[in-house]
Amino acid sequence: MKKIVALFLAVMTVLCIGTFTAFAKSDSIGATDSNGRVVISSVTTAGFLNFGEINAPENVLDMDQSTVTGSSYNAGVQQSVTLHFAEPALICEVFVQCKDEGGTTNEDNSRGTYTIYAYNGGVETKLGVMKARTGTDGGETLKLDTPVEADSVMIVITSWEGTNWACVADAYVVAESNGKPPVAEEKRVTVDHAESSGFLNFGTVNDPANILDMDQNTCTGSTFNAEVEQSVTLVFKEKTAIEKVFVQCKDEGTTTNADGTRGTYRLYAILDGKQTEIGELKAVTGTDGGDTLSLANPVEADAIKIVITSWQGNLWANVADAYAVPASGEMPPQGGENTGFLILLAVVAFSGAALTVLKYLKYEKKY
Ligand SMILES: [Ca+2]
Ligand SMILES: [Ca+2]
Repeated sequence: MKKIVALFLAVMTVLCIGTFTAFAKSDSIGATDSNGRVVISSVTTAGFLNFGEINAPENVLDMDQSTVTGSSYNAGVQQSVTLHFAEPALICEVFVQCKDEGGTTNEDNSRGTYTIYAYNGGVETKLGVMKARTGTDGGETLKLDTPVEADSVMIVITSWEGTNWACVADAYVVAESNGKPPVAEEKRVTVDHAESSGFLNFGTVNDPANILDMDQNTCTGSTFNAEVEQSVTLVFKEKTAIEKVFVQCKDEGTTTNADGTRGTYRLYAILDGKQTEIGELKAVTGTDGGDTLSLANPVEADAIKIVITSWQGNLWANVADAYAVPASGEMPPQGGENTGFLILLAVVAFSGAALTVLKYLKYEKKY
C-alpha cells in the first residue's frame, strides 16, 4: 500500500511541476526578450539529412557556435532554416553565424552565403544576402534600412565551399524598439458610407459624411430629442471583425458635464441586420477629445451604430468623427485564457486525491 502511495505522490509531483513549468513558459512568451531579440517559438529546417540531436534545428537558438543544424551542401534542393516567431514583430536586424571549424575556405573568411527572407502571413520579402561567417568572433548582422513586419524569418543556404557541412550555428532576429508592429491604432475599417437617423436635416452642415473626415469641426446631429432614436451608422465596405471603436463629438470650447463630456453614446454592432449592443462611450469633447471602446473579444459586423442616449446643454447632440479598428489577429493563444484555471483545477484534484489517500492510510494504521 505504501509503495502505491509513494508512486502516486511521485507521479503527482512530476505532473504538477510539469504543468507549472509549461504554464510559466507560455506566460513568459512576449514579442522580445530582454535583449530586444524576437522570441522564437520553433525552428524548422528543409533540405538537410536528419542526424537527430547532432543537427537538431533548435541548435541554432543556443548561441553555442559548436552546435549547428545542417548537412552536406546540396545545390539541387533548398536547404534552409526558418525561425518562427512567438508573435509577429517589426524587425530591424538578423544575425546569423556558422560553425567555427578552425579553417576557412573562402579568402574572405566565410564558407558560403545565406539569403534571408522575412514572411508576414505568407507574404515573402527578401531581406538580403549575408556571408556564412565563421571564426570565434564569427557571424554577421544584416541591418535593414526599413523595419519589416514579420512572423518568421528563413535563412537559405545559397552557396557553400569545401566539404564541411552547409550549416547554421546560431541565429537571432532583433525587433525594432518594443517589437510590436504598429498595427491596431493605425488601421481603420473601410467605410462605404455613413447614415444618420433622428436628426433634422441641415444639408452639408450636418451631413452624415462629416463623421468620416476626422475633422472635429464637422459633425452630424441636431438638438437632442429623447423621443426618437438619434443615431449615426458607419456602414462597412465589407463584413469585418473589429476590436475597437473610436467616437468623438464636436469641440465647442465648453463642456457641460463635470467630467468634460456632453453625453453618452451606446454602441451596437450590426451583422446581417441583427444589432448587438457592444458597450457605451462618453461623448468626449475638447481638442484631444474622443474615446475608444475596446472589445474583450473581436466582433464581426457589417456596420456600427452609435446611438445618442443622453445629452446635456443646448448644443447639438452630435457625432463629429468615428471609426472602427479591425481585429489585429493577435488573438490570445487557444485556451490561453483558461490555462491558469485548468492548472488550479488539476492541483485541487491532485491534492484532494492525495489527502484522501493519506486519510485512508491513517485510518488503516489506527484500526
Ligand atoms: Ca548553436
Ligand atoms: Ca468630422
